[in-house]
Amino acid sequence: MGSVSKDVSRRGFVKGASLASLAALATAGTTAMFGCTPRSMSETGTDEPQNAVALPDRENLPNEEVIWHRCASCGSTCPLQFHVSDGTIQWVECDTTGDKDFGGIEFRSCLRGRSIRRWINHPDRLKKPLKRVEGTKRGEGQYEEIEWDEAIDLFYEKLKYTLDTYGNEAVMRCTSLGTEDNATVGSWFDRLMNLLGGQLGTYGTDSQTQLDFAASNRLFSSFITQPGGFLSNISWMGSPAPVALDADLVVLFGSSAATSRLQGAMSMYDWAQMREKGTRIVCIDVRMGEEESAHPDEWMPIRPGTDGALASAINYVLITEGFADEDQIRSCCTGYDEETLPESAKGQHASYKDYLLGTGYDMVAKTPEWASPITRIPVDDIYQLARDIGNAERCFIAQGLGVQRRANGELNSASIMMIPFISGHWGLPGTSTGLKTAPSGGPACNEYTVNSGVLPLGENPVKASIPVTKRIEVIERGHEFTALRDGVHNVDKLNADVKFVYAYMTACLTNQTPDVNWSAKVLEDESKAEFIVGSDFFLTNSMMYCDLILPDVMPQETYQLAAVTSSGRNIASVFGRPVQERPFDVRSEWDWMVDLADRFGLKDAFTEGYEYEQIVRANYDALVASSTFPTLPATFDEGLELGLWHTEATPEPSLAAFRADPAANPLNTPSGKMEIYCEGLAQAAATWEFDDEYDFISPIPMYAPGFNSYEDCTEEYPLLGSTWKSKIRFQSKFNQIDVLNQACRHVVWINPLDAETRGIQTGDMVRIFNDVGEIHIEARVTPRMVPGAFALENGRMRKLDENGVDVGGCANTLVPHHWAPLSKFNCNNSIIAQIAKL
Ligand SMILES: Nc1nc2c(c(=O)[nH]1)N[C@H]1C(S)=C(S)[C@@H](COP(=O)(O)OP(=O)(O)OC[C@H]3O[C@@H](n4cnc5c(=O)[nH]c(N)nc54)[C@H](O)[C@@H]3O)O[C@H]1N2
Ligand SMILES: Nc1nc2c(c(=O)[nH]1)N[C@H]1C(S)=C(S)[C@@H](COP(=O)(O)OP(=O)(O)OC[C@H]3O[C@@H](n4cnc5c(=O)[nH]c(N)nc54)[C@H](O)[C@@H]3O)O[C@H]1N2
Ligand code: SF4
Ligand SMILES: [Mo]
Repeated sequence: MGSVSKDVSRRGFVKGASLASLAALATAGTTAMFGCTPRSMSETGTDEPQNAVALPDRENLPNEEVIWHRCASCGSTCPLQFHVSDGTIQWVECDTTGDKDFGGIEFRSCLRGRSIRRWINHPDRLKKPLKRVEGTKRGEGQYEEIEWDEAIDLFYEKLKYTLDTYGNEAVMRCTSLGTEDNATVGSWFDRLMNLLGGQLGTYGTDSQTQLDFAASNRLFSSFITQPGGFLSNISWMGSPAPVALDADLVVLFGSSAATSRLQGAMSMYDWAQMREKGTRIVCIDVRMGEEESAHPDEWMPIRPGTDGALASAINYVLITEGFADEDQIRSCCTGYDEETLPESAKGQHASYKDYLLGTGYDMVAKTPEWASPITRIPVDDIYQLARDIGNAERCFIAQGLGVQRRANGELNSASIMMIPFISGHWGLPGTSTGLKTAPSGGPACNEYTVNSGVLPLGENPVKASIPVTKRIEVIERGHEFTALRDGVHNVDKLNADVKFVYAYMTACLTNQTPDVNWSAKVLEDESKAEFIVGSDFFLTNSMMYCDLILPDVMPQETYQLAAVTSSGRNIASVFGRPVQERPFDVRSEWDWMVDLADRFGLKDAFTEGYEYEQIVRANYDALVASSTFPTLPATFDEGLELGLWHTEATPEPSLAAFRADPAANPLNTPSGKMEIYCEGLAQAAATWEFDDEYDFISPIPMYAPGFNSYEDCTEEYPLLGSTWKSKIRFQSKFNQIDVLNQACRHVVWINPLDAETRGIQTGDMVRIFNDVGEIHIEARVTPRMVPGAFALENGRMRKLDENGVDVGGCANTLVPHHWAPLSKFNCNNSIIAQIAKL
């Protein structure tokens, strides 16, 4: 790691420590402060301080305080109680204040939240600003520590140069969700850039934008006919999971709540309650995940990327066997049949029913016999599932985000959305919309808000906005970007390549974004992005492509009100104050942006005289003044006394009002109805430009294989690869925690049939390779993976060996950079590769 020393002063921790605890540390070694050795962890399996000498009695820690804060590691945002003594976190407890009965609510955290002390006080945490060593290449990871003044000078000099030389459109904050934490998504950089004339805008997230586009165009608005953009977060407009307690059948497509919604009050718990009740659950997935692992009869294996074919066949059976109430469909939907098509599409056999029955489009009936060889689901099973949906009194149909994270994701996701509308299972108790289950979360604020509060980030004077996934491509060929080819919003074309990147809170330079080898190549070229500033807590692989790295404070070292997520039965937030002093020389983004604003002569305009802590309190006051929750504490300080705040909620089925009276409660689409046939999409299909014949847009939901489908498998690359979320990481966060890595090994799942022909056994090291990259990884041979395919967890940190092979095992080393046709979003699950024993 070049010239970075790991031994710099840990004054942040040590300063507050008493002599007694220092003495204890001297005997114990520093592991007590920063976590523990893997061995001691495996012995105890807890998050207790590990050394016997330093281990304080949990009941009697010297000067112990319990400070509420939260885990900022996934959308669940669990409240945590930090037991702090002498300025150091000693141990961490989850919510213990809730109802312990089955069916009660307690926001219990997962193994990551319970390991958070090891993350916050990890010895590898960045300690001072880092500057790339002169003469070394980006990606080599050679850095020297510098003082903050020098760091801000450099930041200022390069930003000023870029603005003067290339203009504001050449500057971009490279964003990603970073931390899906409901309180800190945003950046003070935006406020400063807005004062400086703006920067290139970005839209969407790497999570769900394919589904957002699929749903917002049909169900809630239309980005083409109603300018102003697609609606983000439409994906979540399913019913909350507890609504499914009124269902007799639950059908889930690519949803792995037992991995991705682990917290005690999230949907995984609702599914457990349904099982207790005897509700039948069907999980359609390419692998048997944790959700259904104890209930193997619930798993319906499907060939990756073919959900659109299954959904079409289900809808075919529903219609042809009389399960579809056509009058009801006509009253709420356009484009179902000839009668309900918009004028522009009449007389062309362009309806959804034409597609399904084989009287339009490809003229093929979408029978189970048609879908079976595509999906590899037996014909009888498709008939049975369709009839079960048709016969169910109440059927709850939902999808996770795995289906849409592939090349034909928009079409597959939209096809799934049609099942509730054709079967009539929507807008009623026990039903959903085929979208993701809606979570609920309480109010949130911290030192900044996006467009309210005392210091809003403001309006971006640069109107041009690109899909956030094109963050690397815009460095390479931004000047060629157009609205019709690249999804540029608000203007017809861009004028410049991006030359200055501010990579704050992201692993999307070279880890979480598709085709990381290509990304690295673009980023290595200093004639393209001339200066890259990054900020993180660790020297991640993405940070190694930055010229300057700024060490940030952890969320737990700040004041904030964070929204705790639940599956809809209550609404909660947690008040947090710093659980410990800021360690080393880390500073907050506010601190360094104030200094940067000062260099531009804009300090007063930027701060308007506010100090950090005042802003949080003022934002809280503004929030209370506009809040509809009467029980919220009156002041932030009262909130800090309370810690965890929550109130009950009643989960309602999505679209209930529209279902009850579609004329009185129209949707926000041009027709006011659910647009199965979307004129905006027909217009896009006719005018947008594509380089690849696979990429096309359809006005109705349909199955199309898309780029890198099973049809593209060859002898050279015969296997379909896909990814899922890891229990031990949030995306690439927590890679640094050894005990978690031991708890859940990084392995590739491969079916025994595919393993046998390759001589692979569980525990063998294998290489997975294709034209864009190669990774080395351990194999797990398991019938929980469909044959002809493999899957691995996403988020493992990329790490190259001397041959350029990713021995870290980052899934995105294998994903080409090919974007979804409509949204232009990430297709991380569209992998074709070969596996061989090493
Ligand atoms: N193959 C594959 N790729 C995927 C996915 C997949 O399923 N498969 N999933 C996609 C999805 S859903 C998403 S959301 C993206 C996630 O992509 P990212 O949001 O880029 O992923 P993270 O790994 O969470 O990276 C966040 C980085 O920000 C740092 N960070 C967190 N909080 C802070 C903070 O307060 N300040 C600073 N300075 N740094 C902070 C963390 O340490 C971490 O290194 O990945 C996408 N990529
Ligand atoms: N533990 C943990 N929890 C997390 C995260 C994390 O990193 N770790 N990340 C958070 C974030 S940012 C997000 S966006 C959410 C996402 O949460 P989820 O929507 O649950 O996302 P994924 O795990 O990407 O995909 C869900 C399932 O889709 C399956 N799948 C993949 N391809 C297909 C397909 O073609 N058809 C079908 N039917 N299934 C398929 C996968 O095998 C997986 O089981 O999770 C959040 N929660
Ligand atoms: S469920 Fe999410 S927020 Fe809760 S402890 Fe786990 S990682 Fe943290
Ligand atoms: Mo995500």
